[in-house]
Amino acid sequence: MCTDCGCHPHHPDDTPHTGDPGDGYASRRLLVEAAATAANDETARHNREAFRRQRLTALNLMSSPGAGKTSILERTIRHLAGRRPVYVIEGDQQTRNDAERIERAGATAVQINTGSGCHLEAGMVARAVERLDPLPGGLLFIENVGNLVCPAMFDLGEQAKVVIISVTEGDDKPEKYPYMFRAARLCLINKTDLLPYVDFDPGRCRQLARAVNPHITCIELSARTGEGFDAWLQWLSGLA
Ligand SMILES: Nc1nc2c(ncn2[C@@H]2O[C@H](COP(=O)(O)OP(=O)(O)OP(=O)(O)O)[C@@H](O)[C@H]2O)c(=O)[nH]1
Ligand SMILES: [Mg+2]
Repeated sequence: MCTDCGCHPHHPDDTPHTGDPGDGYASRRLLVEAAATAANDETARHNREAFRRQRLTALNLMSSPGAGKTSILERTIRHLAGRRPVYVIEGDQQTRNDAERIERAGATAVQINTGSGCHLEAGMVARAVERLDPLPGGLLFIENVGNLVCPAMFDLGEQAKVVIISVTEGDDKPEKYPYMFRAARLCLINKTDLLPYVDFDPGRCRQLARAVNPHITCIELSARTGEGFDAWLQWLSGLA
């Protein structure tokens, strides 16, 4: 559990924390965590049902800070202009910077500021979607707070989770942060234009990602040059 924000684990194979200071503290804490997780899951189910009714394809984009979530979205939005309505929910602790970038790229955005929180929850997404009032058949991107740990634990009602890793982070990340890579259906390996300058082996990264999640698809791309975007856009069109 994240002690900063009180994230509640969402993995049945998690070992509960030990170190009960006495008086049943640990077991009470587990009960509170279970109730919070159940409440989030219930709201996520409502979101998923609402997305299905609205024919909205919702994707939850997650990465460590700065891996390129917003940059990938900006290029994607420009590509999809006139073809499909695109909506973005931006999650950051502070600022409207990313929502403003998305609006400049041509999509409708709602910014959520989580304050000290390190992830989005289903209720935040439900309220943001009300404000977006999306058209049927649209594409909804949820850019989660930059963090390779906690966002993986929360169902938002999305159709799929997408993890983004950039080549400056090291190719061992799937091994170190397995929950994130296990939860994701797609892994985007971004900033491939920087490959000549860093020690990052995309083959090893793919291999480690598949070791924790044999079903994961990996696509290498660069939000800067557009290299690899055809494969990403093809994957997107295959979802709807
Ligand atoms: N060279 C290179 N730089 C990139 C690429 N994609 C993003 N960047 C740069 O990486 C930095 C972070 O990009 P963002 O798109 O803001 O990353 P983010 O994941 O949205 O960041 P947070 O929302 O703060 O977590 C910016 O300076 C981008 O210009 C890429 O493909 N190649
Ligand atoms: Mg961003």
